[in-house]
Amino acid sequence: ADLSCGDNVPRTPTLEIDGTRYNIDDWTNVPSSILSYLPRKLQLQPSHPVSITRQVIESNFPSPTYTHYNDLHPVVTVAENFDSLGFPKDHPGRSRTDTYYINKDTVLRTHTSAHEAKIFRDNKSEGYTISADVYRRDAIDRSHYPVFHQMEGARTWDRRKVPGGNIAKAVWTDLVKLPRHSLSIEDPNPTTHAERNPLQTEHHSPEEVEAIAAHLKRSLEGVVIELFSRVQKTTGAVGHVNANAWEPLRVRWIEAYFPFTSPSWELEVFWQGDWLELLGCGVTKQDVLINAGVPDQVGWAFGVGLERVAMLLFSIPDIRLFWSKDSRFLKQFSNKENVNTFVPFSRYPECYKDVSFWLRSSGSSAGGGMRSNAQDFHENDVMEIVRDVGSDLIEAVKLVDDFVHPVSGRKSLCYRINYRSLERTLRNEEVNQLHENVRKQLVEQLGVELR
Ligand code: FA5
Ligand code: MG
Repeated sequence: ADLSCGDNVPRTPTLEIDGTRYNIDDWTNVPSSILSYLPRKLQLQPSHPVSITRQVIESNFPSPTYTHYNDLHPVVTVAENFDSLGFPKDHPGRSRTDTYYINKDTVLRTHTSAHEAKIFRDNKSEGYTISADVYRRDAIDRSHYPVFHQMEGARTWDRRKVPGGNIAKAVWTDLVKLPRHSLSIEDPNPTTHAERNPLQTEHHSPEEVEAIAAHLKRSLEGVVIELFSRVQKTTGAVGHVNANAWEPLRVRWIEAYFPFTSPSWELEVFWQGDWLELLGCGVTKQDVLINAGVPDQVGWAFGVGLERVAMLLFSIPDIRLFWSKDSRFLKQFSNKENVNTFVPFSRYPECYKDVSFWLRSSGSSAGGGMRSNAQDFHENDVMEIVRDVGSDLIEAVKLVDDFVHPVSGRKSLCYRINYRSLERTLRNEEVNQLHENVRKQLVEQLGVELR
């Protein structure tokens, strides 16, 4: 403990981010490579596809009804990111394998919902959107990156402003002012299950929930149709180009679960032969609003992945491209009225290499603190190490083999690492050197035994 000064007394180690010092502790797991993304703010870069997508969606949520927040700082408290939203203490999202911790009480936001409580409390307008970078420890492939962008949106109605305190009529009045559309939604009203998605009957009447849900769905259907109507058309229909063929837009709703909305849904679009989730949403849990000091407000919220939408809209094949500073990428996006299909510059050759290693058997005390004990091992640690060594030269990392030795009981894993640059051909020696370094870091940081 730091009793009475003296310059040689060890102080609590700290980490400086944007001029603020944070104590670091056993929870700290954010590497400096991740912190280097904080200044990029793609949502604010003119003519960047993330920013164009943000602006098209924002135009569906006009001011003054909605206030748009686009520059909120990504360092938030655990209370903001999880507690204020009712995440249970044992929710997996809180774990160090999934979330970047600055210290025990401070994280890089994992979603834009981290700001809901504060903005509900400020109560500046009936609605808002928040567009921001979010951070998650996750797999590596062409649609996952540890930093991506979300837009949060929310709308509330104030009971004190309507006769009798029932907001249902006010919500329907606002709904009929929304633009109509003629797209037939494939599952407009999926059944929700009361055990996990209750109607919050202690706070809302069923008519209120019905009205809020209808307003929410109509608003978001409008967004998707607006987005796809920007795609250059070859026919009069709304849709997109997939593998050079025109695909008409197909949309459906499915039931979902979030700790801070009930009932909850996800909106999916049909893309490349499968349903793809674009956003999550629901009727805001009244506890979130009560705890934010606005118990008379009732309403909805959603969160959409901006890269997810932009990849579809512009036909961008790899999520790493969003971070490219290559003008062959950036110069293609200038016109936000009509969205153009991204013309991929030539794909450079890929090179894959495998790495195999043994985990320590569970209960082994060797290598104290090492995360290679079978029970402590988490794949995201491998992902992080590979990403740290190879940064954007890594296209994908995939588990290709996994077995337990019949005699020793030890577990062996084999990961395949795809090396490919988006901008040039990699030299052999370069890839060999990267791979050698990955092997070395796996041993040093995880304590695995290479095979
Ligand atoms: C959330 O983050 C909730 N905060 C959304 C929400 C807000 C629900 C308000 C209800 C009310 P989820 O983890 O599913 O939920 O992420 C939301 C969207 O972000 C996804 O639908 C997807 O479009 C995008 N997304 C999630 N993970 C990734 C990823 N690894 N890469 C790219 N986009 C992602
Ligand atoms: Mg989801």
